[in-house]
Amino acid sequence: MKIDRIELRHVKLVLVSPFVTSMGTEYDEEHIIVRVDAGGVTGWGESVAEGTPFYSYETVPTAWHILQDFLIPSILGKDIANVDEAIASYAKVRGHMMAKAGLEAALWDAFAKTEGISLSQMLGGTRKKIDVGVSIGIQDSVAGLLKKIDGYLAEGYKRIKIKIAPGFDLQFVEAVRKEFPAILFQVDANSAYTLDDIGIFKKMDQYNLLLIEQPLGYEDIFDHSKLQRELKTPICLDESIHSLDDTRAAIELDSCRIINIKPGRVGGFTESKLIHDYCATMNIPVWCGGMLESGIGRAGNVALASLPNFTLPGDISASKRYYTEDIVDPEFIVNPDGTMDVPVKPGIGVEVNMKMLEKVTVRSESYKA
Ligand code: OSB
Ligand code: MG
Repeated sequence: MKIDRIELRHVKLVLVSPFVTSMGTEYDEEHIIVRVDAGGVTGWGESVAEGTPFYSYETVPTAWHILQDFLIPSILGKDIANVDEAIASYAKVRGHMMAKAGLEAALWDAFAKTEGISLSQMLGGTRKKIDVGVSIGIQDSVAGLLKKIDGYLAEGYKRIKIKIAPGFDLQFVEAVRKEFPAILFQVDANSAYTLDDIGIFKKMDQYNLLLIEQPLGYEDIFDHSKLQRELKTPICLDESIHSLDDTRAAIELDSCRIINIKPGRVGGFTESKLIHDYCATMNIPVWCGGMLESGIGRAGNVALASLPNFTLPGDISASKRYYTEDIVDPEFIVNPDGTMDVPVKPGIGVEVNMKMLEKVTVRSESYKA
């Protein structure tokens, strides 16, 4: 497949409601959409580097720089036989996983379209429908949170995750568990605590949470093992896991018993698959995290979550839970039974809505062989 042309688009999508976490408040989501034209097909990917370096050190400008100056020149004009060959050509670039994942995703889509199979099929997916959950930002009041959860459960969502931060933790967790004793319920701290807060997590341990996501440092593996030792509730790592090597360290140290896989955070679907396969052999469940993606990134997450060891519902919600209008057609919807259909058409399996994409693009650049 000859890589004829690559296009980058800095997009900005306005969220239907602000998303509040321990990292701050997001009103809109800035990402990079990557388009690859190769061998007569068009592949699409999304780099989830954000406008701010609060979740990850990567931002839209850093990812753009790495894509434009290093990743794109390494494959543009070349005849590439498969995704692994592309990865090998930019393997000497260290870090910048979100930049890499955006390009890799577009290549996966292009190769799957060339072969006429769905991305799910190409990745080794085994499910036609996936179980989905919702990630709810920090709310002003307990009553407001309960009402939101009620609404999402009515829409079918199979699992509720709430964001927590110091001062916005135990009282919310206790109230949710009291109101909804039987739901799959988990929390995400986005690294807002330290080992000094162990008392908070020991109290949280009594609420039958499915997992506690990334309570401690965003690069930490060691302190999490000290915390996990004191808890019944599984810790799940998100921010700290950038590779299969990180995953091995975390599991061998018993720093977590569940892994959140976000393709953007680990450099793409290839590394995601390696982590998925390793976790399967270690009896460690995985689930697919989210970065408030547009439908392009979401399609990739849905395909990935169709692999067999994605046994817990992902942070993969309906398009309308994030954005008034998505940039893909059809938009992603949640079935009344809390599942989402895995697209079956070639590649990502949804069409890019060019009119909407144009509307949300703030800058674009194309690179020709
Ligand atoms: O920590 O999982 C996270 C969104 C942006 C950055 C980090 C996270 C999140 C979410 C939202 O929790 C998940 C989603 O896309 O629904
Ligand atoms: Mg998280």
